[in-house]
Formats: sequence, structure tokens, C-alpha cells
Amino acid sequence: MSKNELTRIKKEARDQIIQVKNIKELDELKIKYLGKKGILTQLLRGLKDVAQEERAQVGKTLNEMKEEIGSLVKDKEAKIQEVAIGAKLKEESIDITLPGKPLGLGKLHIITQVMEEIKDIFIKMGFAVAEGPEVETDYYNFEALNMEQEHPARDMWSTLYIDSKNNTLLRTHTSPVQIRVMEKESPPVRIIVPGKVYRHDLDISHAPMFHQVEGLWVDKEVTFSDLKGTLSIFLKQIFASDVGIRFRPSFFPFTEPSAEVDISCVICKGKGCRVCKGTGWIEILGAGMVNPRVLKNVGYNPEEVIGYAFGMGVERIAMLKCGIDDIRLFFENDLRFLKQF
Ligand code: FA5
Repeated sequence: MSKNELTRIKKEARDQIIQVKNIKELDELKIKYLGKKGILTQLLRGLKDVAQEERAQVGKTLNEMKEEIGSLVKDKEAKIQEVAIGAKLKEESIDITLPGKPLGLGKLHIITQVMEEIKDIFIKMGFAVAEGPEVETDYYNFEALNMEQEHPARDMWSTLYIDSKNNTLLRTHTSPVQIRVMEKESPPVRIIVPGKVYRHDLDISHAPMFHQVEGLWVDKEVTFSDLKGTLSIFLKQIFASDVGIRFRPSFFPFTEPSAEVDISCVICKGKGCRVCKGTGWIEILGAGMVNPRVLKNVGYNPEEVIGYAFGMGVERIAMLKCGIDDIRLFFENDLRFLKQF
């Protein structure tokens, strides 16, 4: 085990470690020099055969070699890993200058658009917006509105009950919010109530869930002429300034007198067609002067205050505005339909 021989082994190990390109090759070299059967381990084992006077010196040299090769392997390992991480980062880097995937712009549903339009018109006329629960009690949906348990007018609303024992139901109209607001606020009250309502109904012009906008004005001096004026302004704005408007006597338990309001058919301009069933007129909303019994039910004095109320179906208005002949199209969520508005 000459000094030259050891120097040669050391040089060879260093050269090989420097040239190595990957962890696998480096591991092989580690085993070759430092493993259990590796060159250095063998040399150290052979120390016992070295002459006594040289043994200490050779042992020291061998241990230094072992440490040196070990640290060369460690440094190389770190370098290889660093290069590998760099390459991986480069490979996975995102080019943020590439154009993105275009996202389609959403828009409001046609019913929401018409609802907003209706709200805007009434807000400009001084109405505040009120809301109420969709799950109602029998009291607010019927009784307080002058429809007692056995009242025949209850048949006008095909009610979806949730729990007949507790008398909870899905509200059939937005009128119960009239009661809720009047119970909380003293007159004057001037509100509109937009919202969802539910009925056991389904055909081309009736849906089980639809939208209504209720209107209520209670004050010291409110007349039927005020009601006619307000609704005429509204209908001319939402349809057309030359739309024909007709008030027909009707019946609602919570208004007295009551009326149904028709507009001249927007499809045939009043000549008579399939949509208006040849009459030239289309019913658009219900209205009337608030029944004094309703005022009493909320604790108002009918001798002191008087009011009007109205309620309209939003789908009906949207269908006439946009020339849609089947109400179910609003709820099928077919983008080909919805994108047109
Ligand atoms: C009412 O619901 C009354 N609460 C309206 C009212 C309020 C009258 C205040 C007086 C004072 P009616 O049942 O007629 O009335 O419904 C009003 C509107 O809702 C109808 O003109 C119609 O446009 C719409 N409508 C009724 N049922 C359906 C349905 N199943 N699907 C879609 N729209 C409907």
C-alpha cells in the first residue's frame, strides 16, 4: 500500500465523482469506495498487515481519504439535486403572458330584468320596497286578508300546504306582506312587494312558482282615481305610451271595490288574436281599495285611513313584453332561450 497508490486512488475517486451526472451513478461510486466491500473499507481492513512503524501514518491517511471522499459525495449529491429542482421548476413554470381562456359574461334572468324595471318605475313614484317570507301561515295568507276558514274565495288560490296541522303553507300571493308591514308600521304606508309565490298550477300560462309584485298605499286621502292614475302611468311605461287600459269590476275579499285591469293586446294591437282569445284585451293585474276589515285586522282605524292595493304577475308581463308564448320557458334554463334577452 504505497503512498503513490493511495494518491492514485484518491485522484481517481475525485475525478469519477466530479464527472458523475446523476444520483444513481453517484450511489454506485459511494458503494465502490465507501461501501462495506468498498475500496477504502478493504484498505482499512488490510491495515493489520502494514508494517508496525507505518501503520499509524497509513491509517491516518486512509481515514482522511475516507472523509474527503465522503464529503465529495455529499457535495455532489447536493449539486445534482439542485440541478434537478431547477429543471423541474423550469419545466413547470407558467407562461403568464399567454392569453387566458375567455369566460362567458353572465347576465340577469329575463324575469329579474323585468322585476327590476317594475321596481324602478314604482320607486320613482315614491314607493318603498318591502319583503316577506315565502313560507307563510294561514293567518297572513288568508285570514287577515278577510278570507276566513270556510270562505269560498280560498278556492281561487290552489294552495300548496307544508303542514296542514300548523297551517303553514307556501304563500299563494304577495298580499300577506301587506298585513306584515301594516302590523309593524303606522300609516302612511306606501310599498311595493316583489317576490316568489306558489300555486298548484301548471300549463302554458301558469307555473307552480311564479313572481308577483304587490302594491299598497294607505294614507288619509287615497282615492280610486289615484289607483287608476298610478297604474296607468306604470302600464304606459312598462309597455307603450299608447297602450289601451281598461278597469273591469271584479272581486277580491281584501279589496272593496275590486277591479281587474286589462291592457289592449300587445300582439294584435286590440284587433283580436289567439293570445287575447279574440277579445283584443289581456288581463294584467288585480286591484282595488283596501277592504276596511283588513285595515281593522292590523289595528288601523278605517274611519281615519283609506288605501288601495294591487298585485300583478311578473311572468305575464314579461311574456307580453317579449312575445313569449309558454311560461315554462322561463324555468327550463336553456341558455339558447335566456341569451335572447
Ligand atoms: C292575486 O294574487 C291577488 N293577490 C292580487 C291582488 C292584490 C288583488 C292586491 C287586489 C289587491 P290573482 O290570483 O289574479 O290575484 O293573481 C295575480 C296575477 O298573478 C294574475 O293576473 C296572473 O298574472 C298571475 N298568476 C296567477 N297565477 C299564476 C300562475 N300559476 N303562473 C303565473 N302567473 C300567475
